[in-house]
Amino acid sequence: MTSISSLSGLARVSAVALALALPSSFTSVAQAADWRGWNIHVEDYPVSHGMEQFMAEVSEKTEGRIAGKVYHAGVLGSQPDAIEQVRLGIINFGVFSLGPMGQAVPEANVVSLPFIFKSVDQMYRLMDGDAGAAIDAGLQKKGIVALGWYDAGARSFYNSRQPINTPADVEGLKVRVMNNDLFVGMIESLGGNATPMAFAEVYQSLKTGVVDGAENNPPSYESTNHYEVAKYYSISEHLIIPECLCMSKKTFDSLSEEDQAIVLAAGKASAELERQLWGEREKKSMETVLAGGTQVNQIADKAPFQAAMAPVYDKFLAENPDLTDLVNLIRNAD
Ligand code: BDP
Repeated sequence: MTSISSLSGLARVSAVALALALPSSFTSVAQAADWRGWNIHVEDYPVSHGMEQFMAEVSEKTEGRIAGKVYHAGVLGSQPDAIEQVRLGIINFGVFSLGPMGQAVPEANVVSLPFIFKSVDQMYRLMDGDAGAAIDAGLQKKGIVALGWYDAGARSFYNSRQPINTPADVEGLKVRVMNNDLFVGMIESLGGNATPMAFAEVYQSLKTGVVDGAENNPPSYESTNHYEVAKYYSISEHLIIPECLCMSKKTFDSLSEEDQAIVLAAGKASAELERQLWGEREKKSMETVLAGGTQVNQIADKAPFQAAMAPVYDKFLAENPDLTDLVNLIRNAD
């Protein structure tokens, strides 16, 4: 290694000047937070625009005390891994579905119970009230702060074989699910074969027949091009799962009160933007998939699907007796 005393002339003078300048510049570099945001979606997607606005507002309002970048399209890794990294403070924030979150945070699992919400509107009412508060508390215990609930609509089944109208149509189908045992139980209760798989792998798996189908909301079905390889979209709306703009509690706790307030306000504003964009994108996505040849059918009678979920609820309540009140709070709400 070169030491300053071994240098001569001008080089030595500038090296000394640099060394003298270092302590203060090092301090300011260390103090300016440089956040990384994890996002699974492509850049032009409601979630992505919400996250970009969040980061921009935080940087602007903190006058550069906090800078950062949103990494789209899952380049920072799969969702279950990213959740762990946010908990550890290695990734500072991300938008997560409460679906995969349930493996780490039991309270979050309650909203992954099939058909637990009656509508997206009801979901928001409950998430803005006691149910949301209970889930929030569960997240905090696991090192995550919820800054806002993002819209992800309702998930329906799609596959490459046939329209689904009754549970019998799911029998024998290989269906990809998000990483959570509840979703495996959900598909098995309908007689299908469930395959938990990372989001990024689904397109290829549908194309090559590793799976016959999957389930998602219209914007994700469209933005991933799954509609090109699985042409039957059957509106079941079996899952209405909120998404969370989630911050690492480690990162949040390291902020001054002033910056925490800025972050909370920016989170709330970004959720408002995302929810508005969501409605627009849902319509556009439906138009795109229909123009691309998707055959969409509305499942007229959802009752047999709902009835088939009884074992999923029974198992969940037997394994999580302490969550019975929260399940009932949502299940019995108007
Ligand atoms: C999308 C969610 C995303 C999930 C994905 C999936 O926004 O967080 O990773 O579904 O099915 O709707 O994996």
